[in-house]
Amino acid sequence: MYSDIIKLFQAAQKIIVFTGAGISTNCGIPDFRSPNGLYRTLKQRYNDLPYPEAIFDLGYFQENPAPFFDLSRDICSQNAEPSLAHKFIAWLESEGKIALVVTQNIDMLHHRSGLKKVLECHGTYRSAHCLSCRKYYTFEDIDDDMLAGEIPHCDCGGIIKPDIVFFGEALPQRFYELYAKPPDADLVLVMGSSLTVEPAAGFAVNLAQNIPSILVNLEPTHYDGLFTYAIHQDIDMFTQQVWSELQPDFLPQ
Ligand code: CNA
Repeated sequence: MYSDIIKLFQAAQKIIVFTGAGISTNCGIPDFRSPNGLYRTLKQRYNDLPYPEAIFDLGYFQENPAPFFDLSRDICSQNAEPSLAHKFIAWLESEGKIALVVTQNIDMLHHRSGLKKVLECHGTYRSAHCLSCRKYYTFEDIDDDMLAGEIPHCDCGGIIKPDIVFFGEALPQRFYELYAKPPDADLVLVMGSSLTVEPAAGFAVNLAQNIPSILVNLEPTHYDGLFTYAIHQDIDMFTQQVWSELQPDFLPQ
């Protein structure tokens, strides 16, 4: 099977990559739905949280933003370094093989790996807005508060909310445009997603039905059967195997 996967990568010139929280677990950032994921631990960590998803609920945030900012300290930790898989995707781009990367992740690690063609469909911490007066802030404007787990406040007194897409909020307009008309592609690679969060997951699932497709995820998903190859393996182990074949002088770090 691996030799066929290597051939797919060698032939591909226009790869669409779709990533989820599983690509960052080896960087020390927990995902949501793994056995030790955030959904199991949030209720223990924040007694007041009525249900796990409330931490990304706008109504709850307006009343009690403290859990979100405490959790954010972990997600945008400056100590987290891009994984081998993040670097692999950036390398594929440098080889001219990437049409587009869509990530559900909010941890900024694709950017830190040097990747350019990435759409963060669930938003980003790199920018933020005051909930009261809508003043724009960069991550650097509020990073002292963010990294201390404190609530950043605007000059007007309002709470500054990072531009993360909360439940009930629209995804970036560009995502809907790409959903309706994805770029031409010859391979779709999905890494580290349970494919349960819509509409993001639908973007990858639709593509997987029409072009050669590879899913790499520790646990099975409901959509494994739609992929040409569904591989249940650690992402960085998969990456190491594939990258070392594609670039024989590659030395894993
Ligand atoms: P999810 O539902 O938590 O699924 C993650 C999947 O990754 C699981 O099915 C795991 O089996 C798999 N996985 C975990 N570690 C590995 C590994 N090392 N190798 C292979 N597979 C692994 O997360 P999704 O991304 O599917 O759900 C979308 C949510 C999660 C988005 O809204 C994100 O914003 C949100 N999220 C993001 C981060 C982040 O930015 N790093 C962290 C936690 C949650």
